[in-house]
Amino acid sequence: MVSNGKVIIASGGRIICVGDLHGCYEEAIELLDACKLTPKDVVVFLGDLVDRGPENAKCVDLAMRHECILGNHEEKHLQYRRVEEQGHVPHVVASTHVETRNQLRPEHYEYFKTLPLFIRFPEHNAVAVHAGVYPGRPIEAQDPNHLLHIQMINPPDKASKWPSKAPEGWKFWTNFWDGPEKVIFGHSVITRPLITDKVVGIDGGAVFGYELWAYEMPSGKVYSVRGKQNHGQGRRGRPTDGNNISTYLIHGDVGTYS
Ligand SMILES: [Mn+2]
Repeated sequence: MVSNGKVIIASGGRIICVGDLHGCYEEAIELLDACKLTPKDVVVFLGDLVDRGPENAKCVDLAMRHECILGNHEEKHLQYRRVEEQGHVPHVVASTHVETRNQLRPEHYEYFKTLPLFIRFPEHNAVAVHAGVYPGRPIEAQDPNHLLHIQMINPPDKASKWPSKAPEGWKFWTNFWDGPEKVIFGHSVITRPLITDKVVGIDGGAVFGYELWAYEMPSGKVYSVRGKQNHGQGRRGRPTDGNNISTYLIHGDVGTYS
């Protein structure tokens, strides 16, 4: 069995899951302040601490003081690191990755190597992952690529596609997941928190100037702070800022961008 997971019990405190930071340290601090943390509470970041936003290293330092799962952006930086460790020069695919690499220190890469792909919360019959899960298989048996990237699917096809690239009839994975546990995820920027009995989506797109969200258990309450700025280099941003953005409905009236 693939493990790569972790179990957390907050014995008497709250579990507070926080969506993708992408370098938005100021917003993260503001959000944690709003949660009024006590020593019994456990904060879990859902991955994608880095890239696009301004304060990548500070976001990793913050996560190191709490709990966190691996995101596809941390995975990307681990891939660059492995190439370097083999004595080669990595092909860095985005300018924002270069900026992140300038900020990251060796201890950050060592930390990324320790991050689990999922965290279970048995008290709440819930599990946190970065992107989502493929239907009909236990979390422990999921393909790591699904946990890190999954969006639009068409079972039994195992492929996953971006909303803008998915053929007619493909659906966002949340429409298929039937438990047994509730899956809490980030990765896909959505128009409002997606909260059902079986799924909780909380990437509010802070780095694009939208919002940073936290989901609290056991209450089910959502905390929210406004993103300071659109760091998306022309991508996304608030419609009111004159950006031309396409929204795709993915689950009921909840939409995503891209
Ligand atoms: Mn992601």
